[in-house]
Amino acid sequence: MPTKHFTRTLVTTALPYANGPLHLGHCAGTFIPADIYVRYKRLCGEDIIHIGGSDEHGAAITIAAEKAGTTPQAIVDKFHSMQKDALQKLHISFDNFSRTSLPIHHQTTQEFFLDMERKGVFVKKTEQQFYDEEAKMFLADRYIVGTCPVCGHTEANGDQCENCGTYLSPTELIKPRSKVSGRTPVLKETLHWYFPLGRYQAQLEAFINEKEQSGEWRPNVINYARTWLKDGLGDRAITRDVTWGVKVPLDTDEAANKVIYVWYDAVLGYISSTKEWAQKLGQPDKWRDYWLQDDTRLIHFIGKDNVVFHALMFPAMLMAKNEGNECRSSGSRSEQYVLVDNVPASEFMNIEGKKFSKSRGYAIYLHEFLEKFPADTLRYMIAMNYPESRDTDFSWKEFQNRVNGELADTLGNFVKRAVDFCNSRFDGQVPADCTIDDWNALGAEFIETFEKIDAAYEGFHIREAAFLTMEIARRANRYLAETEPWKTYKDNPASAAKSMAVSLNLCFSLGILLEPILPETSVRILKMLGIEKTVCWNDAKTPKLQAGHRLSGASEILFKKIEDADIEPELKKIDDLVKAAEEKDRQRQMEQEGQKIETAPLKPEITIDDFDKIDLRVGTVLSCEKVPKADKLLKLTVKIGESERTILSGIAEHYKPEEMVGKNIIVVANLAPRKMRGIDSYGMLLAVEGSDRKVNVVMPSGEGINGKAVK
Ligand code: B3M
Ligand code: ZN
Repeated sequence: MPTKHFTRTLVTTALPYANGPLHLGHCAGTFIPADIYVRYKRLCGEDIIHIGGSDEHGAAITIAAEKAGTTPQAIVDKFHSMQKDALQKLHISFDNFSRTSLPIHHQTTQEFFLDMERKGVFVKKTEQQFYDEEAKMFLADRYIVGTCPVCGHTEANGDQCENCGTYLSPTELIKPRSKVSGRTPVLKETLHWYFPLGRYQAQLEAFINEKEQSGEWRPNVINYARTWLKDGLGDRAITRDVTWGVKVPLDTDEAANKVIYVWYDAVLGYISSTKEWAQKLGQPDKWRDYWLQDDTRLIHFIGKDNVVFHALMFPAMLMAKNEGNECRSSGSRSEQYVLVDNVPASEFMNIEGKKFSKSRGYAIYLHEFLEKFPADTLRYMIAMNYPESRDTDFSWKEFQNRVNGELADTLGNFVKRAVDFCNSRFDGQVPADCTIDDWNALGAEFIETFEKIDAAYEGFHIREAAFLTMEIARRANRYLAETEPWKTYKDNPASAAKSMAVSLNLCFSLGILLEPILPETSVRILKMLGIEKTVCWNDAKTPKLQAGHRLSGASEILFKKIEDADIEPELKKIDDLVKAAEEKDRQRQMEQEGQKIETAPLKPEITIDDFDKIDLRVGTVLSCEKVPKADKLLKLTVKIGESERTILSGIAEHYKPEEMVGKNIIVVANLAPRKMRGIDSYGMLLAVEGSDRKVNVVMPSGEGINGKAVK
């Protein structure tokens, strides 16, 4: 439970890059848990807004545009609307879903930049950076490729080697090349603005200590933040020499052609999105309540890879913004931005036991998923597998089992049976009163479950909340099966009526409790029950439907079962992707192994006498030809001293016959003859295989060596 009193809550979800469709990883890490939390709080009657948008700047966008052969603007337009549409279909109830390419965002970012520039917060440094002379541009890290100094991978990026995972800086690459022109870039001086994160080290340490002591933050988040603090925070460059982004708002030569670094602007997207929300509401100043009042609770839902920006960088930026704005000239308001209250960062959700990786092609895209299955089924699956403190897994089989067993058989069946029986036997009216004692009779800890659900939501334990809610559905289903009103109806109508009253009240309660997780299903349940007025969270905690309450008269199946045939194509798709990825891995591994020197173990020791038995002679190739119908064999006529002999050798893939003529070779001259393809071979030549699998024939040089023994 929060220790401080808050009047309002501002929930943000990480702004996904508008460079591709959303996948289940985005949903599991941020959108679904955030939306479940926000819906819970709204039902509780709290003042809460859910703010998000898409991140439309940075190399993620420009690279996607180049790959697609189009402009960054076209890319962000396409994917912003695609993401927004999919999120709507998933029933993510944003109060505002904005875009960082909007003027209001550029203004907000520039205002922050100018405020810090005016106060002398930034450090300016000249540095050497790679420059593409052909494209006439400085190259951001991701625009440079080269050979990894650690593993030798020839396609390592300027910021990281995908092959071995090492973080790199572009100057560490061997043979760097520009992704733009392919040319070798040159180092050129450029001036950049740095945010002095190190100056806030002490304040940030105090901030994180306080969060740790509150016990409210996830240990993983504290640990990530601590790792950074321990390493010591340094200056972070917050300008870039590219054209796509928020322009550095200074009219000087040194600021020309520079934009503000995407992470500096992206976190401010939360503020500009709130401003846009207030404008749409017709109360343009209302955003101030949420950002500039210290009784606001600010919560960032993010994935674990974004912790440093939300737990350290953004708070430090706001600390810097707040400096000097404590007390404005008399009459005007102080401008103190609230710092984040909690960062419920998630771990990752893998798919079918594999780490999600877009580059390796494992992804389940949200819009595709929603074409086949209802949004509530996905919300449920993710709530039940929310990666709160460790990575979790999405498996299609588990999805099918949960939907069929838990949603269709337990929840759906229970509600339908209760409603149908009431409609058919009790004329669609609740036939008796239900009291809290009737619910208490359901089990010693039944009523406590409601409080446990509250506590789970307050602590962002989404999975626990979902599990406890389903416990209520399970208990309700068992109650109906045990009391068997369809059997007692004739002989003991009072018992049947009580069973109905208790069951229908549990349906009502579930209709509310499930709203955060299954919003569509919740509406359908309450509709069947004939509830038209707005409900609130606490309505779920005591029986509310009393004798005489009329149901709507209709009933419906809440969940259609998922057949094997529905998930087979999905499993096949993943299987194919996995096979393709494995094949790629195998090839890569072979390439790498090829670079290693193969050192077979030594054979058992021999004596000089043993060696003496082998007669090695220098021969000279007089003529050479291919052996018909044998791809690998060459037939050589070799002169050794005065004699000539035929030798067959499996080198046809490596040498053309004419390349061999006139060459000196070393022959095992006293080897017993061997027949190959009907031809007798008298001896063997010496050769060695290279790392590239090429066979190299040993060719000694020197005057008058023909026929001589090799010793
Ligand atoms: N777009 C990175 C990401 O999508 C970034 C998040 C911004 S949150 C302000 O993981
Ligand atoms: Zn590497």
